Amino acid sequence: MATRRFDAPDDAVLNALYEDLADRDLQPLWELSGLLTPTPEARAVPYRWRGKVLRELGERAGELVPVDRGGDRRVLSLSNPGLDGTPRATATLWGAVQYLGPGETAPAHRHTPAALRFVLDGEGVWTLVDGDPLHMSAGDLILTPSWTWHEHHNPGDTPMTWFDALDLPLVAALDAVFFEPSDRRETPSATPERSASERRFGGGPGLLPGGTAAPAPAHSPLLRYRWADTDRALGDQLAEAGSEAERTGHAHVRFADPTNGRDVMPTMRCEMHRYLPGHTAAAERHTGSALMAVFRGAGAVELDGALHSLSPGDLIAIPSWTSARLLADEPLDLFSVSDAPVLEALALYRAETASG
Ligand code: GTQ
Ligand code: FE2
Repeated sequence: MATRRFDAPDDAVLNALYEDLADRDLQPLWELSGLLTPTPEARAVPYRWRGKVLRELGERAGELVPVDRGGDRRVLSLSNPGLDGTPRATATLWGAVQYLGPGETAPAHRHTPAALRFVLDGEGVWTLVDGDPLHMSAGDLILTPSWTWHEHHNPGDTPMTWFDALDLPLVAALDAVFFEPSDRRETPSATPERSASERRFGGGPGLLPGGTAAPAPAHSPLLRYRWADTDRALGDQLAEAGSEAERTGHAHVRFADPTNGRDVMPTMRCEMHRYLPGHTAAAERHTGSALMAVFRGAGAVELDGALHSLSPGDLIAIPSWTSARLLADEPLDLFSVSDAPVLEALALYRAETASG
């Protein structure tokens, strides 16, 4: 095939082409840049919100704003400074603190974005998921999977704040958001110590209900993961002589669907980490974004070389391909949620250990 030869184009003629392209809603690729970057260039920035500030502002909102304003949820959304003031903690994850005062109820609704709660402090709120009352207490993970009805009740006499994570920005980018309110307003009459989901699927280590397997739902049927179990699992890893956790001073568990070992929900992976002072876990980066919540302890996180100190209640946004390294001054317990299952399902997950 003969190679075409071009004479130096006349600017006016070329500009006329560009104007016609724009008029017809077309863009020439050769004039575009920043599309196919050598490595991911997240617009979200690595960021830390202080637990102390979140608690204080949550309390102020609790005094000033009734819970029925703004979608029936008294929620302060993490707005990443790199994302133009939108209520997104990262490109794919919504993060928030929710504050529910004594005697208050956040009424039932459901939506296609999946949600989870990690309780940083206190207890006493009941979240009903498809009518199943789940008690929330410090260190617990509570799931409200896509399209499940959920409502929050605080029958006690102390306020409660917790960390919410949702896949809302991802579901919104896919134009797949549906929402439905419910007329249900009654407070739960029975609040059993163990939820129905735990009685069926949290019966004991390795025990699942017998009989013909029901078709697997898209999410874990176990909706509450108790701190006592998470804490014991982390402690056991560190106590086992010669284990990787014992050698490195870093224990971690992944919250899984007990019926198949998969992630708790199709779009979000949840993990709990415990770092001991002097641990040797290396800096790491991977595709996909994550949020971390500091449960207990003290230390710091180095994100792309910048050090952020960590105290209980702090929330951290880690955009895609950000190098992260944890430092512990005392045993540091961190909850993390990421969009890793999405990246894995689409064969886009990449990870590497990096020096920062
Ligand atoms: O508790 O149902 O942070 O619907 C954002 C949206 C919490 C909730 C959020 C919600 C909820
Ligand atoms: Fe909700």
